[in-house]
Formats: sequence, C-alpha cells, structure tokens
Amino acid sequence: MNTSLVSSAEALFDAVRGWGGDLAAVADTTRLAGIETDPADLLAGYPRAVSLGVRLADGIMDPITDRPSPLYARHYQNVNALLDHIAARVSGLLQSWGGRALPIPASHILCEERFQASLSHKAAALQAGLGWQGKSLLLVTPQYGPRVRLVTVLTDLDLPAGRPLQNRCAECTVCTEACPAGAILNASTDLHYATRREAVDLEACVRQLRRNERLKHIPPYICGVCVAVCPWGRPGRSASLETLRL
Ligand code: B12
Repeated sequence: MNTSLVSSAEALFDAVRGWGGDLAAVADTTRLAGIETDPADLLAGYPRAVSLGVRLADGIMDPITDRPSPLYARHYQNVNALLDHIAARVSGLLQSWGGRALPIPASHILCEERFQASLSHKAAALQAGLGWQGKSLLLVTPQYGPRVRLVTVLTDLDLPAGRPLQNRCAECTVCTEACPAGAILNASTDLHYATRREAVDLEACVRQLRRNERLKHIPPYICGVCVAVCPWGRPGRSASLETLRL
C-alpha cells in the first residue's frame, strides 16, 4: 500500500471531522459495478468513492415514534446543507492533491417516478464499510445506527478502500413494526438487497410521505420513523440490543 496515500486518507478524515463530519471511509467503486447511476457512466474514471456521514441529533430523533416533527424537517435540511458543504471542501482538498473530484448532492431526486438520484449514497457507504443495509433499506452504522445522513465524493486518487461490515439486524423487527405505512417487509440480506422492492414497498412508503406533507411545517419526502426507532441508534440501548441478536 502506498504510504503517502494512507496518510492522505488520514489527513482527509481529520479534515472532515474538523468541518463537522462524523463518519468518513473510502469505497472501491469496482464494488459498485452494475449499480444504476445517472448518467450511466458516472463512475468511469473514478476508482474511489469517499463516503461521508453527519450524525443526526438525538434530541430531534428520540421523540419521533409515528410521524415526523417540524424540528426533524428543518434538521434534515440543515444537515443536507452541511453535507454538501463538507463534500465541496473535500473536493477542494482532493483537487489540491492533484486528484479529480465529483461531489454528489446529499439529497437530489432526479426521477420522481423511479425515485432515483445520480448515485446511491447508501451503496457507497455500505461498500466503504461505514455500516450495513438494514431491513429498512437504510445504512445502519455501528456507532449511530441509521441516525446519519450521507454524501459521496468520487475521486481518481487511489485512496485505501474499506470493506463491507457484517449485517447485524438479525431477528430485529422494530422498524418493520413501527413503519406507519407498513412498508418494511422484514426481509434479511447478508450484504445488500438485489432490488429495493425485496425490502420495502416503495409505493406504500411514498404514499405515507405524501400524507406527511399534509402535516404542518412538513415539506416533501420527510418521515424519519425508521431512522428514529432503530435500536442501533437509540442512546443507552446497547444492552437490550443483545436480546435482539440471533
Ligand atoms: C430517492 C430517495 C428516496 C425515495 C426512495 C427511497 C428508496 N428506498 O430508495 C423516497 C422519497 C421514498 C425516500 C424516502 C426516504 N429517504 Co431517501 N433518498 C433518496 C435518494 C435521493 C436517492 C436514493 C436512490 O437513488 N436509490 C437507488 C436505489 C437503487 O439504491 P438504494 O436504495 O441505495 O439500494 C440499493 C443499493 O444500495 C444496492 N447496492 C448496494 N451496494 C451495491 C452494489 C451493487 C453492485 C449493486 C448492483 C447494488 C448495490 O442495494 C440496494 C438494493 O438494490 C437518497 C440520496 C442518495 N443520493 O443516495 C436519499 C436517502 C437514501 N434517503 C434517506 C432517508 C433518511 C430517507 C427517509 C427516512 C426520509 C426522511 N429523511 O425522513 C425515507 C426512508 C425510506 C426507506 N426506508 O427506504 C437517506 C438515508 C440515510 C441512511 N442512514 O441510510 C439518504 C441516503 C439521503 C442522505 N443524504 O442521507 N428516499
């Protein structure tokens, strides 16, 4: 392994923490071969994806049990802005080292029929080893559960890449039972689902998101119940979590 690239990665992760990021890791994009992107050749010339996460505030997430709150809606927007800011700064740093950088927006739905962005941040984070794909389809991290929002910067710098973690949802049904749309199908995966529909009834999820828009101060596509209830994200729940494991 090129030691200067290892120290570059460490310098990058330190910088990310200084800019307000909580999680950072690198994925080898050959692990993403076959994933849908927009444009289709988005990953060409980018052997690495830097995956970055910002933790959501427990004070916002803990009270959410069956519907989003106005505080969550605003936090969602603020954290997206912070992620886009960090991605821009990471891009600047990678370019100052002579690399190419392509930041993907934190939240940018390109197609409202297929509900797809230019690249799945969860797929990059999963392959970088930041967490596993939970039954909710969310990226569940060992540190903060799914209480993280994500962003990705593609680069041609050959930074040392991580490896996926073991899925630790086991027999847990908490998100399945809490989803107000009944959209989570309680299916398991070792690495990732072949299609989203294996895990989530997307139409039911979207119908719920549309219903949420009728609540006061809730803009489109906000829910957060599966994010909030996951035992991996709940503070002080690590002991009782043992009983949820196989
Ligand atoms: C479109 C979108 C939606 C749509 C569709 C949701 C969905 N399940 O895909 C709607 C509007 C319904 C939605 C809802 C929500 N969303 Co949303 N959404 C997005 C967005 C903008 C794009 C997702 C996308 O393109 N998916 C494409 C599909 C194919 O990919 P995928 O779902 O990641 O899953 C596949 C791949 O990961 C694959 N995979 C992994 N590795 C590999 C490797 C290979 C080779 C292959 C082939 C596949 C593969 O496995 C999965 C199955 O195929 C992302 C931001 C982004 N750019 O990623 C946010 C994002 C996924 N949403 C997020 C959140 C939090 C939510 C909500 C909780 C709403 C809210 N914030 O209140 C709900 C949760 C719904 C749920 N349980 O799934 C977060 C997730 C954070 C996390 N911890 O995981 C994201 C990442 C935004 C962010 N910047 O953090 N969302």
